Amino acid sequence: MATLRDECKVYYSTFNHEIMSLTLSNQELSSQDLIKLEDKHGAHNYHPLPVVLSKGEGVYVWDVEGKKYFDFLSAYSAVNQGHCHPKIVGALKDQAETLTLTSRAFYNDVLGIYEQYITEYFGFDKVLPMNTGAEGVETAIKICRKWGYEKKGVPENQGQIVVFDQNFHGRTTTIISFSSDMDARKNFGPFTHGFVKVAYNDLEALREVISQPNIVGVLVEPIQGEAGVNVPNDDFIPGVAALCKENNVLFIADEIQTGIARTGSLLSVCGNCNCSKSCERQDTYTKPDMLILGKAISGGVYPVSAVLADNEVMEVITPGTHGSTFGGNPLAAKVAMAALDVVNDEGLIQNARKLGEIFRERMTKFAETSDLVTLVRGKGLLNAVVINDHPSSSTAWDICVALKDNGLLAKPTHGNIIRFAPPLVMTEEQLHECCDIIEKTISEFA
Ligand code: IF1
Repeated sequence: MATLRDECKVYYSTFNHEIMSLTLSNQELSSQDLIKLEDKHGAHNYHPLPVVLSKGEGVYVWDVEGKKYFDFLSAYSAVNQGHCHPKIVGALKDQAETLTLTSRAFYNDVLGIYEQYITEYFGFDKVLPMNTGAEGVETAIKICRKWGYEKKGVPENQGQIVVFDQNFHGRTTTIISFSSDMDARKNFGPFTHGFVKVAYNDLEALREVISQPNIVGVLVEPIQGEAGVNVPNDDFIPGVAALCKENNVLFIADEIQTGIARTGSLLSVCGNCNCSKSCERQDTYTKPDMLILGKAISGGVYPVSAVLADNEVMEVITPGTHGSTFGGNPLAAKVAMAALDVVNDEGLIQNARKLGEIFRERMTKFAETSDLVTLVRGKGLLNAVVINDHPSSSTAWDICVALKDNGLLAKPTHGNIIRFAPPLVMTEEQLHECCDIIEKTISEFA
């Protein structure tokens, strides 16, 4: 167990107001104890499944009592490379002992190397490094607006960015300003102006608004994750890009969840190409004007996000216009290079593609025999199963609790949908074992 915890004495009051003192070296806290601690001392902004994890390795996680699970959430696709990947953790350890943070007031000896690495990896002139996904999205919105005023000639403060119904791009005040989710918005106003919402997967709806002279960008998820793994028609993303080009509007791809091999290509905008570069040589590739990455860019080891663009766009950013204390720190830079190396070294793109096909084939067959599963959809290893019950019923939640008891962790999303997104380092044999668990568990509900 962790040495810090061994040394640490924790006092906490129980719900019946008795003061308890626990010396952790003598007495381990149980899952129930730890859940109570979070409930009492943490803000209630989540409703987690009742499982308390204390260890992870590859596709597995273990709870405090030592029970082992397959992780089918991968921290919302941050842990594509598997938990605690030794190469990524090694990079973290090495750099942590050398230099962690200088701020951008000074140069550091890793950032430039990382910037060269990541821009070559994804095929853009420049990168702007940030930390969380939402910061990446905010950064892209700022760049897009500035480009609109300085390059497109839109009058200042008049720029509009097109977004889509049921989008999820994070939780800052500006981002929730254009969310469709009532819980995410209610009582957090006043909101940021300058966004136009149209239906997802509907090129005609986009065509109707995009020619308005003040439109500066279109911000889109190539697959809507939070909306329940909503996969658009094959022509949607190329169509968005084409409409953007025709109308001198920036095409901004939020690949925070879909990127880095998750959907069976390096980026979802790579289409059906399974090479390990996002390259303009492939005719399936739709190059965004701005690409936003987060989550798996660090393999879940450290918060790292990035906005990539070519010079014509990125040059609107000048000293003083944007930044972050931690963005581009040497620890993040080393971790991200190791995490992106792993994607290539271990063939994660090809594995996600192959395993995704097996998963959907098995689940589709199973759906034919089950009254509870109506639909299986997804791409690569970002998949969802739609449960045949009222969207407000607790069936998907109850199935996830039962899956947990049977050794597999997954999380329901809106409207009785269960998302299945394991780490991409899974083997075919492990995947079949997982499908057995899912089928057996859901069958118990029929
Ligand atoms: C939470 C969902 C996933 C994202 C896209 C930006 C961000 C996210 C496409 C912001 C973040 C997360 C956040 C997490 C739940 C999760 C999520 F269910 F809400 F939709 F992954 F599916 N763009 N998605 O998916 O990135 O600032 O969080 O680093 O608990 O809110 P962040």
